[in-house]
Amino acid sequence: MSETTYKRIQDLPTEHLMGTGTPMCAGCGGLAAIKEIYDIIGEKTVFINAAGCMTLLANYPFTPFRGSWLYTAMASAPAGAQGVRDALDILLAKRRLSADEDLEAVVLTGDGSAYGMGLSATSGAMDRNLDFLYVCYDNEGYGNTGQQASGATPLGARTATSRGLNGYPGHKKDLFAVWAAHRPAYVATVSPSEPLDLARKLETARNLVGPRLILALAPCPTGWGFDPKDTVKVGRLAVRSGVWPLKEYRDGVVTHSVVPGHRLPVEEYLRCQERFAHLFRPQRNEELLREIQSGVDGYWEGIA
Ligand SMILES: Cc1ncc(C[n+]2csc(CCOP(=O)(O)OP(=O)(O)O)c2C)c(N)n1
Ligand code: SF4
Ligand SMILES: [Mg+2]
Repeated sequence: MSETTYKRIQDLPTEHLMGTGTPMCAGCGGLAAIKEIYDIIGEKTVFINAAGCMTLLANYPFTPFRGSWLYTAMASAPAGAQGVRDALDILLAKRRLSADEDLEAVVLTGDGSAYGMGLSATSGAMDRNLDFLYVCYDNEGYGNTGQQASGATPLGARTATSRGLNGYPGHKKDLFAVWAAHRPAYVATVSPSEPLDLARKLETARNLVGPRLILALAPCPTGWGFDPKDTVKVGRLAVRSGVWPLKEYRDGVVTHSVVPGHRLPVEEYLRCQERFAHLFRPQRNEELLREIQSGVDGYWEGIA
């Protein structure tokens, strides 16, 4: 994507990017992740989907989901999952549903809900040990409304609400750690660019009972500013530079499923995205580049 096209998208008034008339973007990494996940968990599911880009998948009366789908407000998807799980359990207890007909409650939200607006409902669901799978596609911003900053936005990224010279001044929240602190059944990070790793973690998650999170990196050509053909490349760079660690939590233990032997410089990941262009042009922002790199180095030194 050219710089001009990216600027044009960033400068669009919000209403141009909202609403059910908005098509999914070409090269959407979130959609790639959902497709890989759906291929594994299949149609014996009820998706409880909070407002966000993926809501646009279901455009009444059309939907690519072969199972059930329920739309909720941004803060409420785990509460919706509780209602769905309870209803299924009541039907099972009354023998109006056989064990074969049971369905999996799957919350599907973006980072805006998962890291922010829906976090309280998520925490409550974990406290109640709700049996549900949470799938979060993390495009590091409120993508559907024009990529405003969210709790998942990384340091230095330019967003619709962080347009200054240094981009977003905050740090990406560690949602993996927030979940793990609740001692749920399972937490894993995945990337659609690493499908085998993703498939193994999904198989693990679907065979467990209790709260389970699959946190998928979702390279977003529109919000991050890269050519849609480069989605897989951007996803791989995130893993190989160490920016997006692939890991899982189970029984109180965190393990990394991929440890990049020779980590690529983070710059290689940042350079291919217009949201970080101001770190390189008109001149290099050495201080911020160093801070971003040392944050990643510190993470990996901490787990060595
Ligand atoms: C309480 C509330 N505030 C704002 C909105 C408008 N809104 C709809 S989708 C969206 C962005 C959601 O971001 P995220 O969860 O990251 O999903 P993405 O759009 O990135 O797929 C927003 C702000 C809303 N639906 N509800
Ligand atoms: S804005 Fe990003 S996450 Fe949303 S549909 Fe487009 S590419 Fe996908
Ligand atoms: Mg988002």
